[in-house]
Amino acid sequence: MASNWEEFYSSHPQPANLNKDEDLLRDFCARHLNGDTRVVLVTSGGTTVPLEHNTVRFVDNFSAGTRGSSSTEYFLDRGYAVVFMHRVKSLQPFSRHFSGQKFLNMLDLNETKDGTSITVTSENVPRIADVLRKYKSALECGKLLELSFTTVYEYLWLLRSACQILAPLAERCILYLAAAVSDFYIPPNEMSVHKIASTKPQTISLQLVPKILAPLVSLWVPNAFVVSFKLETNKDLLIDKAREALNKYKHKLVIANMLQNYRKKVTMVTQQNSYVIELTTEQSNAGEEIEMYIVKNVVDKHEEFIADRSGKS
Ligand code: 9Z3
Repeated sequence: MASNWEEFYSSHPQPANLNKDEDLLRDFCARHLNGDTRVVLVTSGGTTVPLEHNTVRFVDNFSAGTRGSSSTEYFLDRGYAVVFMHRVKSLQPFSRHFSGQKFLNMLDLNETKDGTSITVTSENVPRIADVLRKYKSALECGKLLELSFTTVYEYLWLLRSACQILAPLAERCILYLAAAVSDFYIPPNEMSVHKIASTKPQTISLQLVPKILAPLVSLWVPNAFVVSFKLETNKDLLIDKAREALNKYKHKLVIANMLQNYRKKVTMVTQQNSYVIELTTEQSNAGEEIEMYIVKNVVDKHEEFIADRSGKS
């Protein structure tokens, strides 16, 4: 009998641009396969669950993509090559520093009778230069590949392809699953083709999305260092749920966080122990990001994992 996840893939056609993304992934992987560059696949942002095939309405979630996009920058700082798999229009590494009005506020408009010019305000030059330098270097070294998804279906197809293509990197590869993926969906045969008419109240029935960590850990990237995130709103459940996931899927690390304070505090849960990473008020006020500390911890653990594996081989 086909498992839930096999059934899921067989009942959802593959997204139109998947082949193109797979080609980009193969090029990226080939570039880093011979050598010792470490590679991380970062997933980021929320997924949508369409209510109609011709989608006007969808179920969404709060994720802005801050965790994934900032972590990507810190992984690049540490020499990793990154596949950044993100929700369309969510935050992206580097450009996130200039999103919204932030960018406009960094510019001066100079209008004279000889013409108009736009300059970066002098106090912003060092900051922009720093971001731009890192961005250009990541691209020039071929260390950043950005791929996108919108729906939970696109996410699951792309994730499977990415895992299968990155699998030959074995223990050199980290999976850092920070995207907030919907747990519920509407099967295509139960979905309205056209916009649901607003003539009467609707009851929508949502099915459970298969737990994709199961095949991911055991079949797709069995030798990679897999890190998942666990989000809760009830603190009494958080650590138990994280441990439950570790026991069930047998991967390496769950980073547990609460909706109420996830920008400032996470708990790292491993098979052996758990410990908190928390920004102090001074660190927050100084503009530090918790992802810098999370990534440092993950990289250290990845190092131990590789050393442990090579000791055994
Ligand atoms: C997270 O917990 C991420 O840290 C956030 C980041 C979504 C809170 P933002 O994008 O938010 O910075 O706004 N991701 C949750 C991943 C998730 O849903 N995991 C599944 C679960 O908890 C298992 S893989 O059941």
